[in-house]
Amino acid sequence: MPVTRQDAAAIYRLPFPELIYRAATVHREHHNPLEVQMCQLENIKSGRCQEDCKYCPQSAHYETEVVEYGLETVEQVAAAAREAREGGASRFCLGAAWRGPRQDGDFERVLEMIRTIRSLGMEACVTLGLLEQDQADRLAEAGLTAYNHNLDTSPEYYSQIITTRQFEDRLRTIEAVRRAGITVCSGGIIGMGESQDDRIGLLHSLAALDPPPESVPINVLVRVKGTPLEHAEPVDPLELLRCIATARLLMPTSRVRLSAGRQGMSRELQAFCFIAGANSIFTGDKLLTTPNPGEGDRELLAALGMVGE
Ligand code: SAM
Ligand code: DTB
Ligand code: SF4
Repeated sequence: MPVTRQDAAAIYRLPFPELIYRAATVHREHHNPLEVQMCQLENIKSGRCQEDCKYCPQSAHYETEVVEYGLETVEQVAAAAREAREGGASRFCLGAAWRGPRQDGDFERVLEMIRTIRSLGMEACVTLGLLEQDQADRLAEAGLTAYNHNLDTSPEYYSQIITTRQFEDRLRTIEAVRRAGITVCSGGIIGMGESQDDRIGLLHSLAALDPPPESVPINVLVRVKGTPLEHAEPVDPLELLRCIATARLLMPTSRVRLSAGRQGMSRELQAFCFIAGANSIFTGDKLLTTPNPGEGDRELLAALGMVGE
């Protein structure tokens, strides 16, 4: 039976101890609660993106201090992937500040990057924006493990945050990725001034995908100077925990990734997120353009008696 938005809301709004207990229980039924997947990001093309996403430091619509560069070489990506593998990462994720890939040499180069990452024995994930079916098919042929394409927020709130594309465009790309036989990584961002109902709407939209995404990144907005969301109200940590726990309960077998925003979180909050069902993180000292805990993660996992997958 497909889950309704009312079901999702009822879970999200359970008394907190009940919600966490249920999520932790379901988590243990489907996953080893001591294991965390470690993914490392590489920003292969930075800044000057034509899209108007109000959270994003890489949008050309806003004046930010982001370092801009064109598409990296296959050699640069290979070196970064090797280093990430030595640091314990099992998945290497490439992000490009594009609305979508053009059918040109740049796309061919990304295909070569994917083949290279796979030849190093790592899982490969890319996030390149909107895709046509033939592009998804070619990514699959290159051996891509997962495609990241976030729904980002609820269908109702989407147009407040992004004006240059629609929620339905994102759903179409996810469908193309599915049809190509690539696993789906899709989640969203909290802390963008959305309501609790929007957070529920996002989680419900993700869970209603058939099948739900294999990976669900929950990003806490990194407020970047120059973006319209620079001064957004920080999200209540209890809401983050409700999001993680609800994602775990709605998508029991998926990986739930505690994604952007960990730099501003205490160790206790991150530990609590793992208890509530998060079992994946981005490692390294940089996300795409903003800082990430880096070496601190080794200490955190050791202190918690947890291990990388
Ligand atoms: N351009 C492609 C796209 O938008 O699909 C791929 C790269 S884009 C930077 C990938 C994701 O990063 C976005 O969907 C968004 O969820 C996340 N993101 C971007 N800026 C962020 C921020 N300041 N805080 C948290 N997450 C952010
Ligand atoms: C995702 O959900 N989060 C990552 C990855 N997918 C591409 C990106 C986070 C970006 C945070 C802001 C930045 O570093 O630019
Ligand atoms: Fe471009 Fe992606 Fe940033 Fe939007 S989120 S501005 S599409 S890089």
